[in-house]
Order: sequence, then structure tokens, then C-alpha cells
Amino acid sequence: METATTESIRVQSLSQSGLSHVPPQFIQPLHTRPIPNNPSSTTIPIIDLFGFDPIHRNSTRDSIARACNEWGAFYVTNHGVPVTLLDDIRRVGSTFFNDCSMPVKLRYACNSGAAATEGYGSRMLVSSDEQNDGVQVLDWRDYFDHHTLPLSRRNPNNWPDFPSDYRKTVANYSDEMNVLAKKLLALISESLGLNPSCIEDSVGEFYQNITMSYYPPCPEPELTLGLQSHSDMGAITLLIQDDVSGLQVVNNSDGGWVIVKPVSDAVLVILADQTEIITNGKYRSCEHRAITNPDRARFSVATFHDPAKTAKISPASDLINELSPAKYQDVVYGDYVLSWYTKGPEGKRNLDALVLES
Ligand SMILES: O=C(O)CCC(=O)C(=O)O
Ligand SMILES: [Fe+2]
Repeated sequence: METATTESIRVQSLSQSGLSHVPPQFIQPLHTRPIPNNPSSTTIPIIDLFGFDPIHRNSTRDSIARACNEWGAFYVTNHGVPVTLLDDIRRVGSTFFNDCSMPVKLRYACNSGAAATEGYGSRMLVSSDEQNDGVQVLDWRDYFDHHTLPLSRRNPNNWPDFPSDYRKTVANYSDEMNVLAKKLLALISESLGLNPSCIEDSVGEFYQNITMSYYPPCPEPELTLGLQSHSDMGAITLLIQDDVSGLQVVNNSDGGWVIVKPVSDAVLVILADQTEIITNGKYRSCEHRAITNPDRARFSVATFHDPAKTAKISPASDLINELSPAKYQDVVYGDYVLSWYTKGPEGKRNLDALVLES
């Protein structure tokens, strides 16, 4: 976890200090460096939801099935969330990172001694890389994590009050994303021939967090990662980004990294680990990471929808039979989160640990 000396340092202040080399703790081991590969012409699917109009439901469901099988991630358009709200959350978030002084930002510093606490921080993912003698590598990223649902966890007083519509915007955005996540899980369930409420019922009440990520310009992007390779822990993540590229996903067909080009009015859907367990591996969670660049800061907003820590997650009984036995051990979600934060994500190793021998 974070040490006392790094507590008040944010990557943004390092970047602004005009370094020409990144400090050693940000240098990735050779095998995880983002060696520029040939620009891939492959792109992840963009699915028109037609405002969830029932007339289009069959074809939308088919497109979702294909996208979930091939990528575990896809963009959606005509999703029902006002585009002005997407612009507003990008505006208030970027204003906090770009226009508030560091002392003001640090008033919201999260508790660095505990995992996933609310507030402004610089490191969430810890990788202790065995191939790198157990040395921990830091991400070139600052973030602000908001606890938004259930409402009992939502306290806007913990969030910035500049710009003046910051808190109202985050609260509205949380509500809209909650609705969209439920509608998408229904379509995803149907696309597997399941009852529309199947995945949502397995997840239970959503624990939603909104994480804004800010990736400052980096003097040595070829040595660093904005966010190391991982899959998200919960059920479904909805992500929007600004117009600076940096997010990459694994292409299931060849294992290579593919850039997810920004599409401004669309919302990116990322399947997370609990959905892989609930669907008994029919749909895999999407492995992704963020790379950095030397010229422009990048900003994204990820909205995570997770089970309660006490929820027990297991493959849906409708997908299990003699011919298709359970492929994953049941897991209490809180135990899963603990292992993720203690060991670090390193791709999908925490999920792989639950796979049963066949
Ligand atoms: O910044 C991004 O595009 C990715 C963020 C992300 O993967 C995460 O916060 O889990
Ligand atoms: Fe992620």
C-alpha cells in the first residue's frame, strides 16, 4: 500500500515539475511495457440501443451476444443518458484536476492506508511482480473515487464543491448510470437465453463507485502504464473518456492490445469478473489497461457496479447442468476484493484462481 513518503505526492505534481525521466518506481518491467505494436485496424463494436425500443430488441440482443463473446466490451449509443450529462461530468471532473490548486485537491485526499476509500489519490492498483523480484510498480495516474450507491454510502459533502455544480452532476450521473447498468444487464442476460433479471438478481443491490482518472502527460510513455493490466472486479463497468486515446483492451482472437478510440457520446460497457462467474464463463471479463502519452493529459470516468461485500456469487443455476458443470468456485465478494487488493490484479489472476479443474 501507499507509503508515508508518497502520501501527498500526486502524479500530476511530478508531471508538472518538468522531469525528463520518470522516477524508477513508475518503470514497468520489460514484459509489461507498452511496446508500440502495429496500429491495429480492429475496433471494438459500437451498438445502437435505439433507446431500448422493443422493435429493435432482438437485433440489439444479437449484437450484444457477439460483442460479449468476442471482446467483453463494446460501446453503446442511443443509451438514454443525456449527452449533456456526459459532457457535464467530463467538465466538472476535468475542472477539479486542472483548475484547483494542489493544496485544495489534497483537502480531499483519500485514506492511503486502506483500499478503495473515497477521495483523491494516486494509486489503487498494486502490482507485486514476481518476475520483477516482487518490486511494486506505480501507475502514472491520479484519481478521485466517489461512493455513490446505495444512497446510504452517498455523501456529497465528501466531494469537491468546485465547480459549483460538481456534486449535483455526480449525483445525477450516478442515478443515470445505475438505470443504464440495469437495462444492460437485462439485455446481456437475455442474450444468453436467461431471464432478463438473472444477472441482476445474482449481483443483488448495486454498490456503485464512480472513479475519475486523470493521466498527466508522461515524459517516457514507452516505460510506463497509466493503469496496469486488469479486469474490473464487480459486475459491469460503464466508462466514458475525453478525446485523448489511451485505453486498450485485449483482443480475444490474438491476445494483442487494441486501442479503444474515444467516441464522445457513446458509453463503453466493460464486463467485469462477477459477470464472468455468473455466466459460468460464457462471457469473459475484459482485460484492459491505460497507456500514457507525452503531450496531453487524459481524463476518464469509470462507473463500477459491484455486489455487496457479503454477497455470495456463483454461476447461474440455469447455466449449469451435467453437460455444462460449474467452472468457478463460489466466492464471497468481499473475499474477492481483499485478494485483489492484497495481491494486485496482474491481468486476471484473481479470477483464474477460482477456476475449477475440469
Ligand atoms: O482510464 C481508463 O480508460 C480506464 C480506467 C479503468 O480501467 C479503471 O478505473 O478500472
Ligand atoms: Fe478498469
